Amino acid sequence: MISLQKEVKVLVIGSTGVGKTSLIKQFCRGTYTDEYSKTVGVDFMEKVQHVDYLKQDVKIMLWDTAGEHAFNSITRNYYKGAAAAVLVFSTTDRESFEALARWRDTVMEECGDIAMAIVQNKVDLIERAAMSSEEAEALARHLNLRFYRTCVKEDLNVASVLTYLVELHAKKARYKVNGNEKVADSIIRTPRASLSMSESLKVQLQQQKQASRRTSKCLLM
Ligand SMILES: Nc1nc2c(ncn2[C@@H]2O[C@H](COP(=O)(O)OP(=O)(O)O)[C@@H](O)[C@H]2O)c(=O)[nH]1
Ligand SMILES: [Mg+2]
Repeated sequence: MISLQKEVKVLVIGSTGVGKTSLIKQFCRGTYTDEYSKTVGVDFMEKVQHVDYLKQDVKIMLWDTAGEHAFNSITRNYYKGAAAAVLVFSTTDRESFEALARWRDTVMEECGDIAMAIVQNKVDLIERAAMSSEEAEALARHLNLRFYRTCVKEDLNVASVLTYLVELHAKKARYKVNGNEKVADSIIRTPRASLSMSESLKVQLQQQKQASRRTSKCLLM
């Protein structure tokens, strides 16, 4: 039996304004606001979530930053001990999309090959997209990371990303114990790719409504 950590530190990374703080608040508190307030320094929130794969509750600690590349003692502390990272870009911000590979490299340099996933947030604004679906999917394939589309505003796909990352982290830990150096996670998942974006959103929003009837256990700082 491997003893698996019940606490997992997850970084939420990406350019300013992509929705990192909103994602954390939506996941941990179930709240969302359209008002924007700049994140200063480093902050974190946590939530206990049941992870089916592990058959246990896991305390997921989500670490937030201002989205700056500058390195100092604060940012070093931010990366320390991280088990996973969510790499976020915004549908309406081309620059945030182009910055993603660099964010991935920074995580690799600071944390090594930890569990990561790419998140395209603000899919409710898909009509104003600054990149094509193909481009976004190609980047995920190129970086060999699973790709999620989220709408933090409507709480769409947010929990799935975090559950996936906790599972991937656990799988990587297990493989390491077994002596295998490399864990391939080449599955690029674009849920319901055969449907058009609006159809896909409709279906997922319906599922979301059903899910939101269930209450989740939420620990706040
Ligand atoms: N339309 C839309 N706006 C969003 C979504 N998620 C976040 N926002 C808005 O984007 C802005 C920046 O969000 P914030 O979480 O502060 O970004 P951060 O700088 O990455 O932490 C805020 O005004 C949010 O309300 C989303 O899914 N859809
Ligand atoms: Mg912020």
